[in-house]
Amino acid sequence: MKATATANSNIALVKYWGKRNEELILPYNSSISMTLDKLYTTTTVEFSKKYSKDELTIDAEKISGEELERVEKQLNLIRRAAKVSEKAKIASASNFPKAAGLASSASAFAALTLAATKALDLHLPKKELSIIARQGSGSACRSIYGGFVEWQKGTLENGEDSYARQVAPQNHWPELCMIVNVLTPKQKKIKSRAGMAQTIATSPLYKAWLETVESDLEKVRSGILEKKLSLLGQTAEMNALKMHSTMITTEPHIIYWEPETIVLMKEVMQLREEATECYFTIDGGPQVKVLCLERDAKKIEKRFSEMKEVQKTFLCKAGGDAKLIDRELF
Ligand code: 2P0
Repeated sequence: MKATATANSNIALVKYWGKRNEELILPYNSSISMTLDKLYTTTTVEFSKKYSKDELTIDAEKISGEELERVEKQLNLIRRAAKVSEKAKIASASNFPKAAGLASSASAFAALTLAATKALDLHLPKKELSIIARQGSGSACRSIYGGFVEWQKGTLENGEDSYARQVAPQNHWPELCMIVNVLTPKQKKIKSRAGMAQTIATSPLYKAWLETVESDLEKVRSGILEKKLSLLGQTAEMNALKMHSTMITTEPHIIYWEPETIVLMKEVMQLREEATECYFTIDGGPQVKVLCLERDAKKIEKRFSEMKEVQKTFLCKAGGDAKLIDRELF
């Protein structure tokens, strides 16, 4: 009744922003992401009668309160499916700062879902894993798969058609890189969950966001399948700016950017002026992620890593599926 899994984080190229059902985590729009090879979470879960309650550690720190409740809720889904009641010990570790806009909940809930279902001997197909992971954190349904992944929003009330599928596998476009620049390891003040609800309730731009998503999805799918960086990058960059426009226009407004974020956005624009093709994307935090091709990646990474605004860089390529591993955390 013990298993360990590892899942890579993913960064959306067409963003998920807004839920039509908060309980089941069903989105208003479909999204597409790239799974990243260098950012990952490893999670060990053991169910046993020897535990009187669920115990969670993240990066070796004991966790209680809301974060523990979210994990317990996810385990309850899985316990119900396996018809068991044993409590669990869970240890989770990531190689990047959590809740800083680097999709830590995506890799965390994907790894937790895979480890917990395996520990209870549920051998589920990826589609089912994706549906369960989604209910822990929306973006986690995409981290079940490697490569390039689309979370189909679905239309059913019960969420059975809201899951991820692979647009292209990990080895489809080995030249494509994403440079993740970590600007500040601070945890963000407004969690995505609250930010999304506030955006839907108060941003006059939310409707406009939804109206343009379908066309962005089509362009990003083509950009990936035809390996066209300019189509992919221009669409992803504009899509991120559109999502941030909806956040900035909520009441009270949500601005995830720090001054350093803008400095890096301008640096990406400057690189393009110098004929180095690259594009940025930004999530619910200040970090700036940059899409480019392998031929320019080292040069661009060096440029960012020498900036005083940048604390750390990860030069990523498409990563693999979430997978079971032998190396246990306890
Ligand atoms: C994304 N984000 O598509 C978007 C872009 C943030 C900005 O998915 O409430 O942690 O757990 O479903 O998945 C972050 O949201 O939110 C996210 P919940 P999640 O990557």
